[in-house]
Amino acid sequence: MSAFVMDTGWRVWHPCPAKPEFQVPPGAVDAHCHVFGPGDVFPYAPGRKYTPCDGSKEQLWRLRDHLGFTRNVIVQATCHGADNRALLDAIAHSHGRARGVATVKRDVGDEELRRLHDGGVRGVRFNFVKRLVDRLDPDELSEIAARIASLGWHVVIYFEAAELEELADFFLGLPAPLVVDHMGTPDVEQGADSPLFDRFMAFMAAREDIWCKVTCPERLSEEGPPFYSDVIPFGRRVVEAFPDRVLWGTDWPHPNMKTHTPDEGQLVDFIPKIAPTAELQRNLLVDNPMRLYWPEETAQ
Ligand code: 0GY
Repeated sequence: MSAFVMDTGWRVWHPCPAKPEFQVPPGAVDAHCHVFGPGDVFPYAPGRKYTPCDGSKEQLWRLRDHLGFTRNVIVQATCHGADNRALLDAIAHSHGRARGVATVKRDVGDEELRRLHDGGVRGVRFNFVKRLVDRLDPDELSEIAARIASLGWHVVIYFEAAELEELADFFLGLPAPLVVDHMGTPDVEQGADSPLFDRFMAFMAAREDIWCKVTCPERLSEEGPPFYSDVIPFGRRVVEAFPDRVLWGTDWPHPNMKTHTPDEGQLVDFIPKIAPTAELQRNLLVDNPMRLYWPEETAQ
């Protein structure tokens, strides 16, 4: 029996998601997903704020194939802390079809950073979501950002919309490209043309190397499945304004989902609603993530 028992109230990921109606273009990348454990092999971090259900690399590959995707970008979740072993193991067994975003601490050595790079890591994640992490030291983060920038990596930032006003200057001062998780977690009740979302769009416009994941309708929506219609205007606005800087991902296995069990087939069918043309879909699913995570394969 596993030494880890998942938190109550959690939804285990969908055992048999629908086949999406939307066919993703060849070479599509799921640019935001996780692997969790399995806890018996890759233990969850002692200081974690939640204990997930296991979500193994084999299960992730099965989902990738079912949805018609080719590659994955696996993002380190807080339940594994700065122990990137599960992430590296998944990438090592992906036959070159996965890359990753790690979590590191200030004391990470150059050799370790090189090992992560060789293992397929191309970014670090700074998480500011209060229910997930204790407050991080900005000096430590700036120091890490400066070191990883020299490897050609970027910083993935996850924050709550209301915090952007306070955090924006800090983010804009970081010396590495930025990738924002989940459209900066907008409050959908305020609308895609609200001052809150205008502020996010202004943040995106402030530098040309800020990217956005137009992800997580399942987390953001008040309306819920199957269409998540209230999130469409947000995704559409970002995709139309920044077609060359958007990414999409499933967020499998959907940590901390309590309202419903997302069906990834339905999530894939959300894509053409926010990226209605073949060109936008190709940017979002192939060209952009390839440029960011597999640049050596796309260099002219
Ligand atoms: C996500 C979402 C969440 C969790 C984490 O690092 C994490 O623990 O990413 C969340 O609970 O919102 O997939 O980015």
